Amino acid sequence: MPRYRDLTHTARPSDAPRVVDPKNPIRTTDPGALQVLKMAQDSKIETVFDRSVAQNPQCAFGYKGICCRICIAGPCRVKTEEGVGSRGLCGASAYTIVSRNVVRLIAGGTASHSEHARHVLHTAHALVEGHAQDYEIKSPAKLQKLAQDLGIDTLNREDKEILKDVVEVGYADFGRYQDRPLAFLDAFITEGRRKKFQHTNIMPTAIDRSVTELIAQTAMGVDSDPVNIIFGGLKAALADLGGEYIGTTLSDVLFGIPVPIVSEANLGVINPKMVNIAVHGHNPVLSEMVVAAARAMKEDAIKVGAEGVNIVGICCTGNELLMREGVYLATSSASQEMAILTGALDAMVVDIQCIYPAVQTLAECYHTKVVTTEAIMKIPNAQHIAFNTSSAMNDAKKLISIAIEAYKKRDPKKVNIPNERHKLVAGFSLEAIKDILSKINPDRPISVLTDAILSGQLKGVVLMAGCNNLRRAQDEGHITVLKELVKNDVFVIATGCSAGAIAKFGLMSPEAVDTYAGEGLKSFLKTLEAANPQLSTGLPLVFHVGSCVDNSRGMDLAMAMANELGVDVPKVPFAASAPEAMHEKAVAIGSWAVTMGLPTHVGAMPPVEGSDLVYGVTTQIAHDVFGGNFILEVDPVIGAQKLLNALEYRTWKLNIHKKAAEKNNTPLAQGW
Ligand code: BF8
Ligand code: SF4
Repeated sequence: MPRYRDLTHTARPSDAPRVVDPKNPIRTTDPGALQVLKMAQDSKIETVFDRSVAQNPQCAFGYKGICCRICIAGPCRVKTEEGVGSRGLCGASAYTIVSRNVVRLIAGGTASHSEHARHVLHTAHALVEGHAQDYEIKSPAKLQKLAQDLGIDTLNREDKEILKDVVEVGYADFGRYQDRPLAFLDAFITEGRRKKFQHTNIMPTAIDRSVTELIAQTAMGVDSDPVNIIFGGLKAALADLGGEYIGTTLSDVLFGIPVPIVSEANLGVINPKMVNIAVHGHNPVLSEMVVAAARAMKEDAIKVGAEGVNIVGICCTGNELLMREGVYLATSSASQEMAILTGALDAMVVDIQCIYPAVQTLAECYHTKVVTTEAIMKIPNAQHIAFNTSSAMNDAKKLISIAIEAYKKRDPKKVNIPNERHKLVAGFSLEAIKDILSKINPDRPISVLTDAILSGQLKGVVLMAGCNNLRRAQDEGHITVLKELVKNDVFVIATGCSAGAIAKFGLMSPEAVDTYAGEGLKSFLKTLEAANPQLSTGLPLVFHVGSCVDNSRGMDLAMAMANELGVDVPKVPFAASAPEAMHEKAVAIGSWAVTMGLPTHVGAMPPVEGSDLVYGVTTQIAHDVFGGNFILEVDPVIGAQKLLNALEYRTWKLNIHKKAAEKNNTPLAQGW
């Protein structure tokens, strides 16, 4: 069971309100979004913030996960604790209904990440087959390393030959029928995790199979055992991690391994003098081409009176481009509509995931063109340009032309760009982090981090991830948790819309270190900075490790620390936090994080409270089995305290076990 030093803390959430100020339509704290929102409210333009108010109060059955819609005899709702109303029509009880509902969220998340991964894989395949002339292998070094990790021979072989084999392994990971482990998971996990997953029978063999099996397992009249259902969910969650590894590693091969890079964030990066194009969604396969096409078409923009083409990112497409190209990050999930409301966005080019259908409705009040690009993602009334890897550059140029045409129709009277933009340093791939640490210890770079933790200079590492959830004002959860952690000397790495929030507030800058970091974190970062004079950018308060699929990079760091310390992940002072989780993908990520052995804070309550059994398994029993557990806490300050508690407990125990091993000359204890 997880233990709490502060005895007022328990595995139950505090009494903090589940929805903060539900009738207040000013549901953002982002300073850029606030400026645009004021104009929207004055002009009676409806946004997500108004719809959030209108949706409250939300259905209590759905909120707790006790509404079953798995067959059309339903919906069945668990209305009483006992008696005939305590079960669905087929006799399914609360624990069955809650567990089925929640693992189906994991299935949705795994399918989403893995479709993204499949697209990257198809692009790599097209490249080796000669059908993707606009793409190249930007990082042969990453390809070599990846191939070696997967057990593929690299000696005296051409890059394309090696990539062909890597792609085959990736394809097999989607549809393998033999009971062999998922290669893109098995290659990267620790020995301890491998054994744990084999013993608990949750090692996935194929991504598509895990998702299909889970949907079949949870269909009407199949599995009603909540524990068995949860284990099925964890298997799919691990398949999600495998899909993320495919997405991250192959994107690095095709588009380059991120290195520290300076950029800026928040809506002020939209430039009134340029043709502005927002790329929104998740997949770098399209957006990397849009960036290249924009550079090539600068003159076309000048011809219509603009100074050039300004590409800005939204959500994880933004994070991908920020990490590799230094493209400005305009905004993140809950404030995506605000980009259109600046009146200066000429086109919003979208691929997949987290794109509000509302963007088209708003665009119709402006000159902005919304263009969808993927066969599985269309919005009524939006223009659709099918994006093909075989004609990528031409397709991307078409998208730029649409924006240039729209620019001509921009109404200067409607332009309202907030003056918010903040410098940031991003680009912290694991390779980049290791490189920085290696300037202090070239042979064992990760020991620089683990030593700082064992000595008490740092409290540990937290991976901040996840979305926006308007049960509280946008970004308030991220920023509050972050400030608590860094004040207490936690080294924070961030992805997705958590990274977006931090960047938009100017907290991803070297300047923020002096203002917000505790003494230990400050001295740690300054020592690294002094050892890395080649980094003219300085080191930021928080290291941006990428998009949501790049949570795999965060997991890689945790495992590198485990290997350095000679233990498995559950003993490493490393935790995860999603203060404003929203998407099914966040449920999948949180579930693999727990399974991989991380204490995982979630600041928006998932629908599990309808069953004490399911709640107990996820927040307590999981710790006994896997070493990780969910910390479901809606108050961000208390959430941060619980995270600190988990880190302190791990460091304390590790130090005791290390001392005992040294004193008695015995192997380091592996129990958690
Ligand atoms: O994949 S953090 S709101 S944008 S789901 Fe979506 Fe959540 Fe943002 Fe990126 Ni991730
Ligand atoms: Fe109701 Fe059972 Fe159908 Fe669910 S599966 S909707 S509980 S009858």
